[in-house]
Amino acid sequence: MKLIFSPASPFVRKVRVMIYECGLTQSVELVPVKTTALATDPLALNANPLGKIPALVVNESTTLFDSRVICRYLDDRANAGLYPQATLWEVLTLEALADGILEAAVAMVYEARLRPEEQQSQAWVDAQWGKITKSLDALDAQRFPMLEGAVNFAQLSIACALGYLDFRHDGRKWRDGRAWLTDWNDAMQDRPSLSTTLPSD
Ligand SMILES: N[C@@H](CCC(=O)N[C@@H](CS)C(=O)NCC(=O)O)C(=O)O
Repeated sequence: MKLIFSPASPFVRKVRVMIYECGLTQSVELVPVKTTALATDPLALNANPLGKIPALVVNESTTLFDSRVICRYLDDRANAGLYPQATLWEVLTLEALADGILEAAVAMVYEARLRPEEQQSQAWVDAQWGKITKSLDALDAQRFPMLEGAVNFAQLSIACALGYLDFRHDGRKWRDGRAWLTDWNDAMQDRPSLSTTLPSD
């Protein structure tokens, strides 16, 4: 299998975490690309008409894209049990929350990097950060049962989302006022699938 990837992409990181958890690191070749909405890498476009990464080339006739699809596929293929049947919908909902945090956080980066300064909207950036803060408050206050106990992909995807906030939005100090979530995140960090996939440029 081949993973079309960038080391900075948090959606790619989710897939790399899953690859590690499934014991598939030797079975997946990493193919690096540099792609943005304004300059799509041909390899990314060839794998996914949306031009987005991650995309997983499984074989000559099958390429999967979207991190949620790829992660479910790998978990199923390796029988890893990171989407437990008994709590499947709760786990998927928390993964959707992680992805929503990431979509907003990535959009903020694109606004600053890809849009000409005179076209950038502070109100829009603030609205994206508002989505993130409300999500973090919910995670901190609600103590979702899926975030505790045996590891599952809700935990790993939320850890990837928090890792991306550290990587790209460190100055916004997401930990302030969120002691429970901070401790939870700290406890996750030694897991090898996370510590070996830290984002980088
Ligand atoms: N929902 C997708 C989001 C993927 C995504 O937005 N990837 C970004 C990199 S972090 C990308 O490829 N951006 C290029 C573009 O928007 O054209 C997933 O979960 O895989």
